[in-house]
Amino acid sequence: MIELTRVEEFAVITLNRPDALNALSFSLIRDLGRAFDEVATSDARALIVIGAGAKAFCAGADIKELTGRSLVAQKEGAKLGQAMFARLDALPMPSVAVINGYAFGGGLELALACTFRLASRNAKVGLPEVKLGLIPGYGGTQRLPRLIGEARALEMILTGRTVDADEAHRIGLVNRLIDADPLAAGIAFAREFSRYSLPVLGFARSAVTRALDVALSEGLKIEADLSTLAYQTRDAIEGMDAFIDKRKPVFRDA
Ligand code: DAK
Repeated sequence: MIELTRVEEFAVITLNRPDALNALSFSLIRDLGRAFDEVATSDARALIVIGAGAKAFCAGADIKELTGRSLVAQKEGAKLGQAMFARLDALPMPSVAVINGYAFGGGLELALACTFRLASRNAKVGLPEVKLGLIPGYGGTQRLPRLIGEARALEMILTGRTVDADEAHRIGLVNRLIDADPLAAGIAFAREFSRYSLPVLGFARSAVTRALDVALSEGLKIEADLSTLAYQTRDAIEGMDAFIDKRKPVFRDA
């Protein structure tokens, strides 16, 4: 139900359940976790996550699996989804969700756990859980307000409304809108950062992520520490030397 492939220097995970609009069954979520682990230990420069078929990135949790479950099983399910998406969030390389159609509920939460989101012009996104008498359980209530602010997140979560691609772009929910072939567009986007030093990109991601969790004074200390760590890499020496020598740097992730 998922495919992990390699396109040049990039790992590509394709949610491949188009008959159910790539809905996230629990077994698909477990498969995703295994794929994230495999990507984490690979030499891929970035991960692209995309949905199979022309209609959907992912239509959310598999609603047919969600009925008639005990509270204990439901809580375990939430923890499973959160833990799998946390692995995605913590990958050593940046990740790009290519939202090539619908991204609802857990599908949008999957995209929110990626470093970046691109959307095709026909994309439609939302957290419609309230319409089912539910609320998001795979990180949506936590990641969405960090990305688009409390007021907008509350509006999306409490109304469950569908947001089109233009609005998603305008409010910062997606980084860019894409016109070309979605996978090619994801790869072209990843190329914009893929030749930089992975550990250095990791320090930057970590600093920015933590900015949203701590007071400014604490965040500035984190930035001082992480920017000093970046300075200690051989890649920093290479980057500055290359500038002075007027040549292109060759980073070695060290
Ligand atoms: N789950 C299962 N099957 C789905 C599905 C889903 N989320 N979405 C679509 N499908 C299936 C449809 O049942 C249909 O299958 P057949 O009837 O042909 O067998 C097939 O995919 C095509 O769908 P449609 O015929 O509906 O296609 P349309 O183009 O007409 O409509 C749509 C597309 C995306 C507007 C519509 O399919 C739709 O509204 N889908 C549901 C969207 C949604 O509500 N997603 C779930 C959000 S809730 C948790 C807590 C919360 C959650 C999870 C866990 N824990 C505490 C553990 C909540 C998570 C959510 O994601």
